[in-house]
Amino acid sequence: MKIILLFIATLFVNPVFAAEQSVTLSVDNMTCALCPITVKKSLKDIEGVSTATVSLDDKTATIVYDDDKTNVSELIEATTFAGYPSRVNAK
Ligand SMILES: [Cu+2]
Repeated sequence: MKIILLFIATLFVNPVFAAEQSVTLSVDNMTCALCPITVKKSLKDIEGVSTATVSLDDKTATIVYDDDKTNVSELIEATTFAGYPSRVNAK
């Protein structure tokens, strides 16, 4: 259901539809306890990101963001630039 809503929100690029969105990314290269901290920081530095929850065990990052200020591509870019390439988690 969330995916459908996200899809609809993407179709209508209209400030009225702008709202908090959440996405889970699969993150590569996280090998130790410090990695999730680096990934989290790279995400939290983006304007519009309210929370970033990074799991070393699952190799994922779940981000809540304002789609008026940022988007999934920017989130992916940020972790990738920090050394941790990521992609939208299909699960
Ligand atoms: Cu590490």
